[in-house]
Amino acid sequence: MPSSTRTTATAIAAAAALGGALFLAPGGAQAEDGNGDGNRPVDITVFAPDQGANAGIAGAGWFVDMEVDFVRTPLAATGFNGVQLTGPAGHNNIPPAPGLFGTGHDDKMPGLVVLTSTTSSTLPGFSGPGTNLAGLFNLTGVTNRTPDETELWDTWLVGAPIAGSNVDTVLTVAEVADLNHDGVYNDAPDVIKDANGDGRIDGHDLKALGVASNIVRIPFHIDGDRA
Ligand SMILES: [Ca+2]
Ligand SMILES: [Ca+2]
Ligand SMILES: [Ca+2]
Repeated sequence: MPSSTRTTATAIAAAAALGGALFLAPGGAQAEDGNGDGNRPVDITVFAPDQGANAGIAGAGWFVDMEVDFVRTPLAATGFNGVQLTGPAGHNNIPPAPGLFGTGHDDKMPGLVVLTSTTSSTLPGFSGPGTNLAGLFNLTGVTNRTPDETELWDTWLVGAPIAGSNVDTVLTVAEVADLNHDGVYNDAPDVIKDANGDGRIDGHDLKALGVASNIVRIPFHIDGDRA
């Protein structure tokens, strides 16, 4: 084969390989980014913590950061009722984006459940791994509104070792189904019960309660070292 033909053939082969890579990459990335399969009315993607991460400083200073996509659901039906920028003590429920701060369901995203498997049962307001931690989130807003989806973003900077320190834990997140059938995702309990009586609070108990979303489960470690 003349060298110019060989060069062309090599170039075409290289382009085909590159094209294949370009074609495959977005699908792979999507599967990695999304925690859900996209077949439910609500799809949750947790960005932090990463599975297997060693997060935080002496039990605090770690993040839970997520987006919650409501498929073909208007904003009002998501249960969302205002942006919030809130936190403990002097940050609680003040302008310009007031929101309540405390354990239990969140006032701004009242269908969301956030659990850790090691949540304190002794700190005030905490009743162990069934405690819904969604009410502790600091920053909530609307990141996409189209006919296809309403996307909410929700972020928590964990300010105290409420789930222990130097411990393996599991984060579990889900959107509770419209249990009272008022057309709004506003039915998350303050505390999740051990529905199947196996001594753990996890996705099985959320399924028994009723969920509208994928159930995100992220095992990770909470670092015990000081800064
Ligand atoms: Ca709140
Ligand atoms: Ca409802
Ligand atoms: Ca259980």
